[in-house]
Amino acid sequence: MFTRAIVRTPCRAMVNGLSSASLGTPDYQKALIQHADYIDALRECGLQVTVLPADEQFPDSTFVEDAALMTPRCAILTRPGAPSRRLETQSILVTIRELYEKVEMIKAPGTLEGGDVMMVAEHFFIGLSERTNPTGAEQLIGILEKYGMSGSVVSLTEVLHLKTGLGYLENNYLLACGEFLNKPEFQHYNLLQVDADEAYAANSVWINGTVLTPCGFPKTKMLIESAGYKAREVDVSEFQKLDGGLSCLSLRF
Ligand code: CIR
Repeated sequence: MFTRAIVRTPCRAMVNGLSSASLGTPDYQKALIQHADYIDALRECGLQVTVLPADEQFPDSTFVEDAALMTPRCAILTRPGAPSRRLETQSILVTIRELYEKVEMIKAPGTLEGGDVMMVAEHFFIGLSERTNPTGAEQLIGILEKYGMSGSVVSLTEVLHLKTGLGYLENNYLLACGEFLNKPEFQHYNLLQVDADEAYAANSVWINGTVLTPCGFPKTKMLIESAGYKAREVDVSEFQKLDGGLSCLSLRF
């Protein structure tokens, strides 16, 4: 069960955020409304939400998931692979130190973004992407092992982050799409196959028995419900324009 979450209000500069999508520029006012509903959804799932103020220095700073990894035994400050995001970690460090006794860090030349890390109980799958390099992954595995947990790497080529195409829904259910469907390491899960035309919804998030899922992906919503979960839709269209999904918008622990 999760009890808390950290989010960061989107900043006006988000319109200059990194994007590979051709969905247009986000509408800032709409993003604020969507972000407020996202916070409501987290609260509905029973989480106490810490809302950090907008940080105009970093256009992508609302995607807090990439700056840190929260595990049951320690928090890890990442080292984002995107140069424009590297210092986002500094502004979240103070909050994390208040909430965690043990705080570890990924160090140069390692790079790692939280969107590349999927937690399955005490094991962490780490995507090797353009943002997360083998050194960063190796450092993370070392830290996890120090605290009695484990990690393993997963290669990926088609998507930005590991969790762009995968969402672990607990109870052995795994939402998966595209290149992840045939990977041997995921074959022993109950794979919920997300259709290519709904790929964005693979990034749905389990929180205490409810699954947050983006608005507008009815087949995936049904898939989630067929696995026995309550699905709570959240409209995140303005964040999708920046390649950001539901998980990216919070740290849950
Ligand atoms: C970026 O490219 O870094 C942001 N525009 C989107 C980050 C999405 N984060 C995530 O998937 N964890």
